[in-house]
Amino acid sequence: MLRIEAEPGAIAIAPERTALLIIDMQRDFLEPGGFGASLGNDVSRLAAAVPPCRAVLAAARRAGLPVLHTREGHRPDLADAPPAKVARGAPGMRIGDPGPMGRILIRGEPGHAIIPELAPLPAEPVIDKPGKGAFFGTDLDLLLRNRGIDTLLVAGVTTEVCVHTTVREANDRGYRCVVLADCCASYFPEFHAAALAMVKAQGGERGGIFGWVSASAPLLAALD
Ligand code: TIU
Repeated sequence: MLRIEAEPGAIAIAPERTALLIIDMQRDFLEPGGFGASLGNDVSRLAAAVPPCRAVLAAARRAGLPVLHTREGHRPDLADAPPAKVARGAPGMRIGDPGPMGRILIRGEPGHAIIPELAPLPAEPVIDKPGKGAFFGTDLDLLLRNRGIDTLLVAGVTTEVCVHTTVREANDRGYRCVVLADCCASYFPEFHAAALAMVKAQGGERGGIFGWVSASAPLLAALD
C-alpha cells in the first residue's frame, strides 16, 4: 500500500487497484479557437495544469498504474449531441460549426485531440464521452471493473465541470477518488477552489463527501 498525503486526511492506495484518469485534456479546451473559447472563456487559464499532469502521467506509467484518458465530443452527424447543448454556443461557434481546429467538439477533428504533451500510449484506453461525466454513455465503468480498479486518481479539465461531474458519478458507483489539485484547472479560479473544497468537505479520516484532494507532489513522492 502507498500512503498519499491528502485532505481531509492521508489515503492508502493499492497500486494494483488504482488508475489514473485524465479528463478532457483536449485542444478544444486548452487552445484558442476551440469549444472552450467558443463559450467565451480565457483558455490560457488551463495551461498551468499541463506540467503537473505530465509529471503524474510519467510517474504512473513508470509505476505500472493503468492510465485512462477521456475526451468530450460528438459524432459528426451530432446524433449524440443534445439540442440544448448545441444551442448553448454563440451562432457560428456552436458544436459542429467549423473553427480553426476543425469542427468544434467533433470526434476525429484536430481540436478534439488530446494535447500532444499528454498523448495517450496505444495501450491506454481513450474514453469518448458525449457528456460532462465520464461514466455517462461510455464503457468506463466496465473497463475499470474488469481491471479490479476501486480507486481513481483524477486529473484534467475543467475542475468544476467534467472533473467534478466524473468524480460525482464515480462516487455513486463506489470508487474512491483522489482529485489531483494542481493537475486540474478551470477557466474560473474561484470555481476551481470551490470544486476542490466540495470534494474534501464534510469529511474525516476516511475522506470527504466526494473523496480526497492531493497535490501532485505527494503522489509523485509515493510513486517514485
Ligand atoms: N465549459 C467547461 O468548463 N467545461 C466543459 O465544457 N467540459 C469539460 O470540463 N471538459
